[in-house]
Amino acid sequence: MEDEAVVLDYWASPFGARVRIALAEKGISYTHKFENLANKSPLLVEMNPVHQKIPVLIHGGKPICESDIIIQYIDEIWKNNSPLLPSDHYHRAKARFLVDFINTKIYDSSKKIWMGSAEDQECGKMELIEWSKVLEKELGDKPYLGGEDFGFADIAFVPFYNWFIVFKTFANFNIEEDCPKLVDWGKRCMRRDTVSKSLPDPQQVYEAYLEFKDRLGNTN
Ligand code: GS8
Repeated sequence: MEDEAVVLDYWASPFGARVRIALAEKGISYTHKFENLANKSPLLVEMNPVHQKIPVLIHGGKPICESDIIIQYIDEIWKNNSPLLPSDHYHRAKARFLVDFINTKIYDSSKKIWMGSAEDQECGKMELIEWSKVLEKELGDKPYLGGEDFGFADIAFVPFYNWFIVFKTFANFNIEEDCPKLVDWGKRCMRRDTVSKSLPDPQQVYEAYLEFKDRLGNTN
């Protein structure tokens, strides 16, 4: 079908969750294909030959790659319902800056907690608190990162916020004292069906991570 939307995804992926949330916010139905990342499908390799990573949105047979680019594409194509980016140019630029910050600072410090040595993990936790404080400040008294409406930056961050719940269990990571507004924001986001139904269960993510580490033979 000319307009058919297909998403190549992986259940535990925070980047895949961004695309799931964006499509749910727009009320778009799509075919969902879950990849085995240890044995990628020929379709994934064909659709994302450069990075060979999920998520990929295939729309009308054509691939769109990179989660933040996919969200912007979704917002442009299905522009009549639930805008995800603000209409004001300055606020759009700000939302893009925040998403870039999340893709780099928040993601990089989270990776240290997942994969680093005990020392790296402590460093990752300190950094993640610092970067979370930046988002806490940015949020201020607004309900969402972009203002009154749930949008681009919230979609980009909430799958990583879901990781914070996992970190709380196994890395003693807690932002409640430093970032109370962000914690309220997280609860507010989770109350949206589009978010709660799109995010993986933190316990399952943790179990998958343990299995993954076990396979790597990593004892950190
Ligand atoms: C990151 C996608 C990604 O890392 C985006 O879409 O925003 N910048 C990209 N995808 C991972 C799964 S989530 O950890 C992936 O597909 N990995 C497969 C591989 O690296 O071979």
